[in-house]
Amino acid sequence: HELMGIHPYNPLEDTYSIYAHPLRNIDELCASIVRSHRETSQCRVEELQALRWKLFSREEIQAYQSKTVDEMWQHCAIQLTDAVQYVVEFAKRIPGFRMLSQNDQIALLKTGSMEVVLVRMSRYFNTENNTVFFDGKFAGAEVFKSLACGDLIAAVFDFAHDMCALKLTEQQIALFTALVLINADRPCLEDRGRVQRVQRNVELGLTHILHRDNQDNLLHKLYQRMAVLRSLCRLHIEKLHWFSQRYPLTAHSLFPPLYKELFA
Ligand code: CLR
Repeated sequence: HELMGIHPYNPLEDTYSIYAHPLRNIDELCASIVRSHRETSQCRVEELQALRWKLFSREEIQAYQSKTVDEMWQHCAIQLTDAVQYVVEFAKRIPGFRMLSQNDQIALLKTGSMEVVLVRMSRYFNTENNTVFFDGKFAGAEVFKSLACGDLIAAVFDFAHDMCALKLTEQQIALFTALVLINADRPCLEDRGRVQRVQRNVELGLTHILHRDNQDNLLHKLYQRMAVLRSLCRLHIEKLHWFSQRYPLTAHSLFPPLYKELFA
């Protein structure tokens, strides 16, 4: 499997074994998820903040726009796969994830990893000029023109913009993305009950920090965003099918194996 490093569950490694203790300490659980988020989030928000002025020049934008459809798809698939790899690492560090069967870990990642990348995108997004940090500089939607899926790009940019409006803290993003991953309603799960128990703990964690931050009202909004995420990811898969039909060779031999395993 490409999702290397997904080992069978070793209870000795898992201090949160939900068999031993339903939920020992909610603060500890939240702290652990926040730490995992920080360690797997690629760039710190302050670093990104400092890079805000770095925009692509007109020439650079033109260079992206004159790439062929398959060149640009391959380029984006590589970037996305890199981001997904960090999400896989994040998932593995969510207390309880590793005690799920390998089948269920993969099933959760197949549907959830892209959703988490899109939530994480809001950290890389500048709402002042609607640009995202991509390839070392901030890029507007026009940079992705040669992908020939303007509707998906527009929807993804809108979503990032709306997420930014919530002004989530890093702690809230950490718990929210953990909940996006650990979802007992995903298709193809073997042991839904087990996923449900982990999900309940993460839910408790998210409710706990929102309450602590005096933002209980955010919970409802976050559940609404989850529905939007599902539709965006459906659109991503649709576009990928369209692309693979038109450019079977690129999709088959030039896309990263992990991208193919998760989305194809
Ligand atoms: C998300 C947060 C990650 C870093 C990161 C890497 C790649 C970026 C991604 C972020 C956001 C979405 C992104 C992607 C590369 C291409 C993709 C800009 C910032 C756009 C939306 C194009 C999608 C194309 C598919 C149809 C292949 O930590």
